[in-house]
Amino acid sequence: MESEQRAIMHVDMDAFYAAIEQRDNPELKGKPVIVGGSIESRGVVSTASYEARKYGVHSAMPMTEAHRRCPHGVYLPVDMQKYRRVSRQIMEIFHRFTPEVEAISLDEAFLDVTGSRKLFGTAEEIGREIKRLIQQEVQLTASVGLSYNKFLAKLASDMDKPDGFYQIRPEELESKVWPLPIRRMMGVGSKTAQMLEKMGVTTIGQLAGMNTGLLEHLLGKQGIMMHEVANGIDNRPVEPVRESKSVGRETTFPQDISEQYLLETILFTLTDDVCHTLRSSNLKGKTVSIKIRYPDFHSITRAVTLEQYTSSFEPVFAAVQQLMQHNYKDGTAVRLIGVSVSNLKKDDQIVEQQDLFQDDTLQKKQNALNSVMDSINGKYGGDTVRRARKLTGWDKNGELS
Ligand code: TTP
Ligand code: MG
Repeated sequence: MESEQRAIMHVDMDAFYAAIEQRDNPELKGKPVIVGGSIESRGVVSTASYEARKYGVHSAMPMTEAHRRCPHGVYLPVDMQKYRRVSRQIMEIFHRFTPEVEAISLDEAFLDVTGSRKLFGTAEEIGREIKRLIQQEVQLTASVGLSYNKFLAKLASDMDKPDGFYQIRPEELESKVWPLPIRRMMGVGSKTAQMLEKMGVTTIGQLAGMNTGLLEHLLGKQGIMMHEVANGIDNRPVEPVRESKSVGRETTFPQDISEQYLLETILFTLTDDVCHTLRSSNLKGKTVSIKIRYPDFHSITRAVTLEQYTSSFEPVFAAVQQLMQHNYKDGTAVRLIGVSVSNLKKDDQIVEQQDLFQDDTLQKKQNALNSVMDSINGKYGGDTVRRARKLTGWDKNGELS
């Protein structure tokens, strides 16, 4: 029976950013370490070490609140380059055991080790070996969850954190999973949870026992899926190259901004960053969105779909300008602004419907410029070369001169 079940593992690093900082500066070991933005820039907590969590500090909390709860904490800025490097190291360890690795974020991945067992021992042995290798080679702790589907593996990795190892076998669904609150299920947002709780459904087990017709009536297709998952049914495969759904950058200003030229300059930089990321991931996108958050926290998102997939700065920035022109009233104060490109495809999956009458000289010029800039930036790491900025206003779309 066991051999017919899949062996799915979920690995999640413990207090990832903070643990890396503690590793690299031993004086920080055992101390409350908080990594995130600055108070001045109205930043939020990216993560807090387990010592800091005792004071109630957690991810996404405004820094001001974190300082209030933990005034003696050690506050550090985010060093993405370093965390990405560590992420690549752990992902490389995973790949030694299976090609079926689905990275969910920098510090988290699903592994399908069903076929690896012949070579490397039981799934439990593989999980323990992965933990040991991460400790030995990267000097960090990971929590491993093991089960027969993704939902249960992810639930398991969270059960014994930090430095955890937890397995949920098919016969343990009732004893280990059903007593948990429904909020622990993926896809159960607080609204859904509140509604179910009002009906007296508070545990995953109660949900598993509910009438599917009623669930479908209340929550549609999602209700049926939740019922299946609660009963241990989740056939989603581990998908090795998981394509991100969008690439975006946004920034919260230290002070609200209402000057058009400032907003435009910032959008220019954000767009340049987004396009650079698209190109370095061999992705192109078709939908361009802007996000504007006003001082009262009210936000709008507006999108436009282009005619062709692109990762070039010029068409994306032209779309951004067009969106601003139609959706932003000059002089209005803005708290946050963002740009993102979605509707993505891998470069090699795009079949260009070439417009026979289109003069593609400009397109060629843009491609050449992009690849030169990317290769220089790739070589010297980061932002060596940037486009020079010519301020044009929303109404004159940026053209490459
Ligand atoms: P998580 O795995 O959610 O958190 P964690 O690794 O810090 O702690 P643990 O898993 O032990 O509970 O996220 C991984 C990293 O992603 C985290 O170290 C920082 C970053 N992150 C943010 O920047 N903002 C967020 O809101 C969250 C949740 C995470
Ligand atoms: Mg983590």
